[in-house]
Amino acid sequence: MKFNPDYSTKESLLKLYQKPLLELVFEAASIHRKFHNPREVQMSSLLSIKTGGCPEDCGYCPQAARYHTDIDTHKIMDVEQVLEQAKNAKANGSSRLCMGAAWREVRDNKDFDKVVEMVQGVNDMDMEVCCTLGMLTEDQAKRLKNAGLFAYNHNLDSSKEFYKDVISTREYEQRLDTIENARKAGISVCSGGIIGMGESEEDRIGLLMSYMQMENPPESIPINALVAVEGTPLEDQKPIEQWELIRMVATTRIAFPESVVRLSAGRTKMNMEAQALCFMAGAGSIFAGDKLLTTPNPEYNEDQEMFSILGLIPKESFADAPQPETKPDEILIERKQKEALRQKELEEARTTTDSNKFEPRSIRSVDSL
Ligand code: SAM
Ligand code: DTB
Ligand code: SF4
Repeated sequence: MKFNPDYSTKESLLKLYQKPLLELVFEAASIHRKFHNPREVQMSSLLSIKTGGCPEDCGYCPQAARYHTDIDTHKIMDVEQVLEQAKNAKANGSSRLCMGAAWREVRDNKDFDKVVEMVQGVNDMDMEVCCTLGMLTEDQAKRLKNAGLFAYNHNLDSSKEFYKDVISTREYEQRLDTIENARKAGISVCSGGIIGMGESEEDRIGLLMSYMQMENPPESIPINALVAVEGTPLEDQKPIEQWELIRMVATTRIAFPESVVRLSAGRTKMNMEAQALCFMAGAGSIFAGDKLLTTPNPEYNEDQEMFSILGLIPKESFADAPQPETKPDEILIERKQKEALRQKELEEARTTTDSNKFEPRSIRSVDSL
């Protein structure tokens, strides 16, 4: 069941969202049990492989260059550093790694070559690899798939109507195209939204309706609560009530019974009881580790304690779909061959220069004989 036929209209979904809270949670919990193991919650790790300096104007985002926020910006990380972090994340129980870059779109350059290498390396560690890199062409998506990418995250963020109030540098349609490109390449789709940006309940339902209109809705739907960051246009946005996040998780669960609903940004503002209701209502994943991309997340030990108290078990990787194969990347191979050749030429040039330099000395030594 790709989506729930009982709630395929905007009116029926809104009515569901507004149901008495415990009735809603009960209905969501009942559906969740039919399609998922309710004790399993995936621990995923986030890693910002390129931070800040983004040309886009997403009103919620501390990484947009035009806003004055207090974040540590950096260029793309080294592959070795990323693999080291992935190893640590795995050792701490994460079965999925999501690598994020503050890009408007992917470009076919050396930075993208590095991402391909990162994907290959993390997939070879038997972790689910997810990337969120901005807009993507079908060819770029195919390259990532070939490298072993499991999922691509590209959020619609809100309803089509409200989206324009938050972002002006990218069209909603362009987001749909990127999702479609990932799909065409055979990559699992992760796409969701943010609540608490000043949108109405209708807009929250509008986001879900956008997924309902897709031939294949996302396999993974992250639900974020806005992290209001100083310096962004949404810095003064009033925090949402915990109940609203529970309602959104529950409604998403009922609307898309097979998808994994991910309780994403915003957990630092929730107590354990509210998070427990989210798991009851079908949240199947959290981000683990004390940092999201640039903002704080609950401490590792706090989450461990929560898992223990609630009797939750970390979900293994590839429980929902087979692991993609890591295949050789032609562009990387060619680049490495060229680099090796250049190194060899440099070495030869150095040896020639050295022997030239040494010539007078050898003459001297002959002289001395
Ligand atoms: N630059 C790429 C893009 O936007 O497609 C990928 C990285 S971007 C940071 C990934 C997602 O993080 C956004 O689509 C948004 O849903 C979420 N996000 C960013 N800032 C947030 C915030 N302050 N609170 C909650 N979610 C946020
Ligand atoms: C998603 O939906 N939420 C994550 C992940 N996908 C990439 C990102 C949350 C970012 C929160 C703000 C920050 O830390 O910069
Ligand atoms: Fe850039 Fe992504 Fe942030 Fe938008 S959400 S400003 S595209 S990093």
